[in-house]
Amino acid sequence: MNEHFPITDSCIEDGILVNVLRKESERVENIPVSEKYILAAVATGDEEAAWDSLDELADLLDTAGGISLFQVVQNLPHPDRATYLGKGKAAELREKAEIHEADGIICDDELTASQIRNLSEITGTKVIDRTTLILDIFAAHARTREGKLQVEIAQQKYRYARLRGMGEALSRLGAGIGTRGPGETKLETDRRVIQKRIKILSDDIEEMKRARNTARKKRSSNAVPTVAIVGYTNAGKSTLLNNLTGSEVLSEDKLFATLDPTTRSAVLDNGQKVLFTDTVGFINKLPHNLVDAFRSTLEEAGYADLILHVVDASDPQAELHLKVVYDTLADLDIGGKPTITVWNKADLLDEDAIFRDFGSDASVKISAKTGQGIDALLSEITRLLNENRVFIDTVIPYSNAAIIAEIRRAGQLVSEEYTEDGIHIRAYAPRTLSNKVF
Ligand SMILES: Nc1nc2c(ncn2[C@@H]2O[C@H](COP(=O)(O)OP(=O)(O)OP(=O)(O)O)[C@@H](O)[C@H]2O)c(=O)[nH]1
Ligand SMILES: [Mg+2]
Repeated sequence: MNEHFPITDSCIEDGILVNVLRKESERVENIPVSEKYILAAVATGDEEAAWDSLDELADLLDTAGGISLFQVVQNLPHPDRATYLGKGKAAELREKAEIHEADGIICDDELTASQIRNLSEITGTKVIDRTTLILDIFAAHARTREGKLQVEIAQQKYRYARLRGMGEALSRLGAGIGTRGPGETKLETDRRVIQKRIKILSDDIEEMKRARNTARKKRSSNAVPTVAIVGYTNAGKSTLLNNLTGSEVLSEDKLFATLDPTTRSAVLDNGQKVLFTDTVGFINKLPHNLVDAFRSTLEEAGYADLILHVVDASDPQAELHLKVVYDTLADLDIGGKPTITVWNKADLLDEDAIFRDFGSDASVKISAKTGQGIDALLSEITRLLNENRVFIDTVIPYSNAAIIAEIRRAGQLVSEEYTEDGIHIRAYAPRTLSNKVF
């Protein structure tokens, strides 16, 4: 059997669970007993990738306040339709769960209602999937009203799709990880009630979106360029925002520390004012119900003049993270903007390590923590903000009005005025786009 022992070493001392961190193998101070889980994945091809993904699942669990007991990977041509893991493996886990007094099993993919129910029956313990764990973290970390609504809507959609057929597995969920957010009583409510709730939440979100659009229009009329900081979770986006703007946004060694976008201003050396927006991090196998939540949270990035794509260059999975971020940006229609790839955490790397990203306009190696490379990054920001933009002051014929939407997306519309001859716009736009106008 393939197992990694242990992810987090733990033992009981004086009735308190003592935790030994996996990465540093260092003993940390006593923490209260947390929920303990077995992490399981089906590998359909690359087994190594399945182990790596389980490591990330362990980090997610740590963020949610749980402890991972050990990891299991089962190689199968495809996950079992009825039980996710093979039935034999599931039966093995029943025994292990008992021996280790596990609070449950977390599977590294999104499971169907019947997979959860069946696996829970065979293993005799609670079964959670990756999506539920991520949603749980989001529920605990959302701060703004919109953030909370977005998470609730994603949770309700997840539950809606699974209400039929969850049966006993739901009641086994009890309290704790996997049950935070809108509350357990709603689990029992019927699909119609949930549907109604989703509608109310969507309307509320729509309303907030309108308010945000108005605020953005006001901002864009000031013609202050905006720079969005995006990247994989835990890459150092918030630390970079703090460094660039002298603010103190929460940054910590947890996944999804930031959920709600934060915007702060800074003044570049040439006197130009710039707005930097810190955004929610991405993750591999992002639950599809959350993509919508990401879409609205990342709306700001969609209107940005420049994207800073922060990568934790010290992470062995940096290549995969880079790809996940590009794919997610493309899914969200935010691709194709001027982008600087920011290879962060250089302080943890060999000085001469070279990083390149041929998919972006520039690459800079920095340490957001020590400040190394920040000056070089600032000069690249200044260069790209000014190099790629030209000022347009012209009248667009009504027949060509669609170009305005393009300018809005890729550039910055300073003003628009409807006249007899067409729409008089003043805008900053990428050179490629301005060529289309004239
Ligand atoms: N050594 C080192 N650590 C860094 C650097 N930048 C950030 N960190 C650490 O990396 C961890 C994550 O940093 P954050 O700034 O919270 O990362 P984030 O991308 O905002 O993460 P989420 O909001 O959770 O997606 C924190 O523990 C930071 O102290 C760096 O340049 N060097
Ligand atoms: Mg952050």
